[in-house]
Amino acid sequence: EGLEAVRKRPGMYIGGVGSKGLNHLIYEIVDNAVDEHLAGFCTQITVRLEKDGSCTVRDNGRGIPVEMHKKGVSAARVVLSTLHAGGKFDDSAYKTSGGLHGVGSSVVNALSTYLDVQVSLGGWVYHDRYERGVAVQELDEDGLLPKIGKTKNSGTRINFLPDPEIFEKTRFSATDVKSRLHETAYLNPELTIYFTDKRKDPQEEITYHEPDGLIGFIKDLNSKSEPIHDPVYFKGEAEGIEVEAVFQYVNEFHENILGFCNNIYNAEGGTHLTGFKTTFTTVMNQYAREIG
Ligand code: TSJ
Repeated sequence: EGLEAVRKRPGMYIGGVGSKGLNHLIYEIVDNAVDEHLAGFCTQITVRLEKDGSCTVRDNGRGIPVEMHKKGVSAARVVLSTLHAGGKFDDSAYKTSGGLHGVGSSVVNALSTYLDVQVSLGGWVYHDRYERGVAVQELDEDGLLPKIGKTKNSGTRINFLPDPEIFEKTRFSATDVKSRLHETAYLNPELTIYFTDKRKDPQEEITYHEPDGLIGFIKDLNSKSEPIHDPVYFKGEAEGIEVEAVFQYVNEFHENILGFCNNIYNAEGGTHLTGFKTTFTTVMNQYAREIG
């Protein structure tokens, strides 16, 4: 469960220590906030690339629980400092981005020079802080996280600085991050994502909100092509699994099929796409026979 393992072999946890792995840190944190959205408690996520090279991610959800966990520390600290944080977070009743609850946050913590946490809930702002995954915030006498202020809001705010001892380069790619956030907005039509790049002068600010969801996604993907019909859209649920699919043919001969599972893009398509294609072919052949 220790985070030393992550610092020893970072590539095993984030895919590499180049630019891709670096940007992945942001997605791991954002996914936690998207989970809170999927649970029905968060409508806004803010991602800010700071001048000092750190990244701040904020949501307006319930706030990571701060009460005493059975391990004897605040639940928030368990989430951020345990590899594969489990317990109530593994409940299969939760829909999760990436399919795993909060697993990535401890990895980001381990690979950051510092990671600073503010949780707003129950009228208070709680604070925690880590350096290279090691907690440095002193606890209150009751063993819980200290309160640093009052608030009427609830939510979670994480600020972290990638460790140059781990990463080849530590400058986040705004292009990559924006593209991924936009995709996340298409996949979650009731979510609004605010992006700010403070490293630019003037700072860049973009709002991603795509209420048309997958239909809006395919329209934008095909905006430079010549569609020959309106998008065909399906949504269904069976045995607790929700599926959405959309397709649109354009007036040219190339195929672009994107598959996502639990909000994560699968470059190889994956079994979900294979299944969709098989069913689609069967249905279309049946239809062709019916209409002769
Ligand atoms: F984990 C993290 F630090 F990476 C992180 C977590 C980062 C960010 C930006 C947000 C979050 C986060 C976690 N936002 N909201 C939550 N919610 C919970 O962890 C939560 C709250 C309440 C309950 C409950 O059952 O009452 C359960 C959970 C998992």
